[in-house]
Amino acid sequence: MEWTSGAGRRIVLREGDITRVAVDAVVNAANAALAGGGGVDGAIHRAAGPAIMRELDAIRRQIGRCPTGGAVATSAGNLPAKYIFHAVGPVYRDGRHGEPDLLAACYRQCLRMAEERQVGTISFPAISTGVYGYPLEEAAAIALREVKAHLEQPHTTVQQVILVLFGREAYEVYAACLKG
Ligand code: AR6
Repeated sequence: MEWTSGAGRRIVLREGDITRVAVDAVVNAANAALAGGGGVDGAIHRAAGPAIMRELDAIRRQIGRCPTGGAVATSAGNLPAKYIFHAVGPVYRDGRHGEPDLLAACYRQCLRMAEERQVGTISFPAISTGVYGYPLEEAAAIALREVKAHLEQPHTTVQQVILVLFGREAYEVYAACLKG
């Protein structure tokens, strides 16, 4: 399923494994320690190779932890991409502890980093909706709102955003949200 902005920029929903989707930048759902983990983080590190963790080690030596709502960039190793943006989503408690703003900040930060690097295509997983417990419907609304707002700006290098959903259920939730 797709959505197209007035200027012809596209949001594409895909079901599957984000490590197999060729883009300029792939977003990872990381943790504040940038230490790797399970879920999409584990899949990305396995597919990209050990050089990525060495880059994150160097970043950690410089900045310590990455704040929730933020992201850091590495190269993409063996992935079909140029960059990985490691975004730290919020752990969901009840939605009244700043979670919506922090999740929105992740998307905005990654899109800003994409502009800085002249990225044309970027893929996102459904950040925070796995181990971090963010309800899919609420996360989908935030992700789509932020991505649409970005693509509707007059000047952007990003022409295509691919939202990669793991499993049919997640895909259907995003598709329903995109249909409005
Ligand atoms: N491709 C696309 N999406 C995936 C894939 C994949 N290969 N694998 C899982 N997902 P999660 P979080 C989906 O738990 O909630 C890690 O341990 C998954 O179905 O990966 O942000 C980190 O190190 C879900 O919809 O990330 C952190 O400690 C979405 O990706 C913590 O988990 C996010 O699920 C971050 O938790």
